[in-house]
Amino acid sequence: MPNVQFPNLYDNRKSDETMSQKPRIVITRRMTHAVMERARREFDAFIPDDDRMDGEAVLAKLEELNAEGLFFTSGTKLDAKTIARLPNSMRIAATCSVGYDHIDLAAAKARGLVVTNTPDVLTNATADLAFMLILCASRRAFEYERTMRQGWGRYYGMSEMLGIDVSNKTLGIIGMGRIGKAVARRARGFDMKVLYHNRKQATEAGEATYVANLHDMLKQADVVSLNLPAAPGGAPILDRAALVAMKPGAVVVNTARGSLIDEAALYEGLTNGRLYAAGLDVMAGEPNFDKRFAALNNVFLTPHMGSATVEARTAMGGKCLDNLAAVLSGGAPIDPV
Ligand code: 8YV
Repeated sequence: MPNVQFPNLYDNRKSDETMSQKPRIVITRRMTHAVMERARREFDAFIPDDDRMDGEAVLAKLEELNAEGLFFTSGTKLDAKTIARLPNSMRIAATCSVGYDHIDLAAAKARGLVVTNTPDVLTNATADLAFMLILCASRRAFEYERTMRQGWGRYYGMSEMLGIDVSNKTLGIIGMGRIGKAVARRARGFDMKVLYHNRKQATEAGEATYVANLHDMLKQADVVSLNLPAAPGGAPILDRAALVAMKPGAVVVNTARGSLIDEAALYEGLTNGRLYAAGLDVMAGEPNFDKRFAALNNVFLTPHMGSATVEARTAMGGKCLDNLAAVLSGGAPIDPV
């Protein structure tokens, strides 16, 4: 009878040795197949079986594996307290997002932890979703969809259930970075006049017109799109005064962060007739958002899906792995924040 013990022991030891040569990383969410395959190939990677890992579970896994890198999303907060509890082995935190308001950058820097993000590769997907929200909010997509699912059965009259045109209107973009510019490019296809407000005048803004004063822009815009980063704990840029300054009947679209809008004032504007509609992909307090918005016919809602395409998420994952590989092999980060 062959003795199977030795070959087994030998195989186990061999695979342990091979694994220990690869950088040790923890991935907090399942990714597309291509990303997980590459992670398994190039790293000693922990990948969870579901998408429920919370902050404590992440810390425990980093500790258990003596991990050098973390691949995470905005669903995991890296605040100062969490950063203080990271194992000493940790060298890089690669967020699979362009936004980094879930990370205390000062605390990371003080601890010598490299932080990277995933710019560029989600620009088109997010701009597409912003435009989807502009169209869906302006053209009453939620109500039309609901009518169909309830059985339809009667033609609407010629003056019933009308939306408003997007074409030839004025779009006001707040935040003229990569995503803002991509929204502006799409708006040109709809013959929209594009205005933008930014901390400073942007380069390569095409035919979009810079408006230095936010309220001046809001007074002119039929549609307002938020495309700027949020500072952790920062005040909303669309505060009550800004919402009141908006052109009556305007549409508000947010694919950036919920904290950028005063939601109580937005709710009032949407229910007192001052605003025509809103398209919201992000909410303060998400994923447990203010459910009053879900009861409004003039709000089109999506659950933070700006970058949620196979192409964008695969490229984002690839960027995270590129950054982890670069830093854990002693090189410089490709996308430092
Ligand atoms: C992410 C995002 O999908 O990139 C961002 O900042 O908000 C989204 O693309 C989400 O944050 C998960 O990390």
